[in-house]
Amino acid sequence: MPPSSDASSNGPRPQDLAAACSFLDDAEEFVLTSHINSDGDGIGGCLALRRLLVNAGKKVAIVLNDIPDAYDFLEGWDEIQVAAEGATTAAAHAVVLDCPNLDRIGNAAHHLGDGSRILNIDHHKDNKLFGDVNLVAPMLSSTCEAVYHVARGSQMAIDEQTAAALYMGILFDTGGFRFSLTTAGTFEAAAELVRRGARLDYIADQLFGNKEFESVKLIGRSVDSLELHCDDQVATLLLTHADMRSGDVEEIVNYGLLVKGVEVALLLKEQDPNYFRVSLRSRDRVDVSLIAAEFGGGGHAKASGCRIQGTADQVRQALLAKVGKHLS
Ligand SMILES: [Mn+2]
Repeated sequence: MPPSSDASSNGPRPQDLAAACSFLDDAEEFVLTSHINSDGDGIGGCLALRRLLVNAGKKVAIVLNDIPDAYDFLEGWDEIQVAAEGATTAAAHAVVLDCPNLDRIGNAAHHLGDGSRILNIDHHKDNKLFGDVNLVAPMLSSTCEAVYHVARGSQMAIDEQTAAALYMGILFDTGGFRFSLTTAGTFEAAAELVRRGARLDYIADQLFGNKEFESVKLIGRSVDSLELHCDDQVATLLLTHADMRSGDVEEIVNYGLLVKGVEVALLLKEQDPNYFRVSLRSRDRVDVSLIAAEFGGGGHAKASGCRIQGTADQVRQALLAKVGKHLS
């Protein structure tokens, strides 16, 4: 599938793709980064792009604000560096992946300087186009799907490890090829990645299974907290500060949407005492990125996040007041 033909449907614009490919062709050293609490798409995109560039003879470092360990099965994971304050050299060329704005890279900002040229590869529709070159394609399932187009467009060889990282990111961001941004183009990319060696059963098991015992127990406690509001159209789940330190919390919000008739699921995660990270998910009717934006957050129509200060009750009430308006 040549990128140009796909670009006519839902791929990146050809001129953006060409500019991104030149950016990567024209320099020899890069720093790659993604957002705070980076996820499968951000990490997969960084690892895949690193491998593509290293195979092309370039020097690449991945620097992240924090490193989640759920992706340690991918090649290159152990070379990811934790961003540090007081980094001495600013990258001349940086690629920021899966990040709607530059604030979201956290401490990785210390590795950039005023003179850094930035390539911004993303699929968030609220992306601020902060790069010198922007490859932002909101119709794509994932940043990894965008990186796949870059690899094809620049004719960089996609080897088995690159294919695995890209496939993982696509699988992650589509929730296993279920979410609405999953298109025929997504399947075409995935098929090509499987052809190039991505082991889909192994990757799916690593991504969706393979949980720590405590993380599975935590699912039970969070489901215990499940409540329904707004004529049973909104489900809320709560993780206390103690819960947050005991396991992996990223997918727990989806248990709210399992309930028949629920349109919006909200997961309140008490990151610090009386300070919540909130995950918002929508089944169909509500664009939760608009609700997240009202609290200074953002994301996608069906999956967004924000941060709110207050007690659990205050945060829940503040959210329900906004969600109620979007439901009516
Ligand atoms: Mn993404």
